[in-house]
Amino acid sequence: MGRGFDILSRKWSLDFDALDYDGDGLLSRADMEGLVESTRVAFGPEGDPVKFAEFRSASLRWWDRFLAPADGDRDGYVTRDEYVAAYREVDLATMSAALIAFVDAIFDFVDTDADGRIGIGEFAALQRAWNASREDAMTVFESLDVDGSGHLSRGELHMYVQQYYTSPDPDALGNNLNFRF
Ligand SMILES: [Ca+2]
Ligand SMILES: [Ca+2]
Ligand SMILES: [Ca+2]
Repeated sequence: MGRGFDILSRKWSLDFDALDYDGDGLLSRADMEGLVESTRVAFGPEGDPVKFAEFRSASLRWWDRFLAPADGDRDGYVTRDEYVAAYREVDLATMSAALIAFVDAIFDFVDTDADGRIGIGEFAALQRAWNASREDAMTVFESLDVDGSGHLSRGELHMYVQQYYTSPDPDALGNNLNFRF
């Protein structure tokens, strides 16, 4: 196990914290449902109900396909060790292809003004739903918006998400997606 795996394991572990919505140190389908509901609330009337339904089903599909199987001892909860171990074993190319479909469902819901880009306000609302402070959300956004356009494109987000989950590079910009990094 090389240093690259250390960085990936650290990112997956931070991802675990982001997904543990109720903060009990375990992941369950209820955490995913809590995050989805929190996202709906964060966007309020701006959120499109049809896109929300797609985002919700993509989230639960993600849980059922990639997270539930990580529950090695089948007790209904995924521990941090189970979570990181599952990422170590999964085929990262297959996983990241499925992840992009999930990211697209998030993108479509979060892009409330439907201009095909994520603006800083849209990004901050999403981060708020995921328990980041406004300052953390701004720091993350500014680090990712390298050309300072005030927007993230779908392609940029795909690249950052793939870097976050699959790149062992400690300096990959996508590492900043999780404000805890
Ligand atoms: Ca939990
Ligand atoms: Ca378990
Ligand atoms: Ca937008």
